[in-house]
Amino acid sequence: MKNNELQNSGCIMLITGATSGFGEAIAQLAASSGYNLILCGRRKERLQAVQESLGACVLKCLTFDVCNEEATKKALRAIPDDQVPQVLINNAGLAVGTGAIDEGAYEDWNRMIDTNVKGLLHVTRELSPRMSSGARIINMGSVAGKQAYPGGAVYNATKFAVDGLTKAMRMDLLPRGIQVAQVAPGAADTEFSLVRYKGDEQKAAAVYNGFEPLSAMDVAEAVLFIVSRPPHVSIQDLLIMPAAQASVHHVKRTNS
Ligand code: NDP
Ligand code: 8X3
Repeated sequence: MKNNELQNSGCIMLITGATSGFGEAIAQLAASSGYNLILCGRRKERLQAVQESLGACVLKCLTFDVCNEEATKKALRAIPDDQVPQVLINNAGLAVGTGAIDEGAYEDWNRMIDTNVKGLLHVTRELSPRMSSGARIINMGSVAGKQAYPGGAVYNATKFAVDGLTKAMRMDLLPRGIQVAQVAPGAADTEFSLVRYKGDEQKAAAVYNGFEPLSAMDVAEAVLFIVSRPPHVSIQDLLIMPAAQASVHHVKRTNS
């Protein structure tokens, strides 16, 4: 057993959106750091595959849609008192569509708001009352929650909401000794763009043309860095960008 495994041994981390991208990478890194894990997502077979690859450190997989208040309550209230997580990673989220505000689809807007804002609220409302002093919550924000861009209005709005929620949650939970942080990545090559472009692989791949985006593991390392700080250290907000991306509007591509 390595030192960091010893330190985290028995510590429970719950990750939403653990079936792919950042969530799966966080699960892998947390497993190798000695955490016990509760993995959440909608795709059951994906969760099972992650569980199989990580072994006994996965305490359970919870299959539910964070948008669904009742399903979230049912899944999270079934967690016994001795398995309440010390670390909650509110990571599940998505962008759908790139329509301008005068042409965007209501269905896309609802999915983004319901998942990125209400989903985070549902999970936090269920777990935070049961978490104890010294616990940490990490919300997955985005550079899109700090800078707006054309075609991003509703995704921007949801991630600006995560930015605001993170700040207010930190104040609300301060008296109980629960730390709240935001990780805000720039462009990262996960299933994110495939979801945003509704399965169009060419459009999704074009997002990362001519520069090296972040990998899911780059973001996972940032998350594990935050949760492994000593108890008196609170990293509140971490913006992590590809070297080729100075802002959402400034990307240095080799082919442009
Ligand atoms: P992925 O598409 O690879 O992963 C998204 C995860 O969220 C999946 O595990 C998915 O699981 C889960 N999810 C989506 N909707 C729901 C839902 N309704 N209920 C439960 N789980 C859900 O993308 P990323 O890993 O990139 O995205 C993770 C987070 O990072 C998101 O919040 C995203 O906004 C944010 N982000 C992404 C960036 C990027 O460039 N990739 C940059 C900055 C932030 P399942 O489908 O199985 O339910
Ligand atoms: C994802 C990053 O720049 O596509 O949150 O909005 S970006």
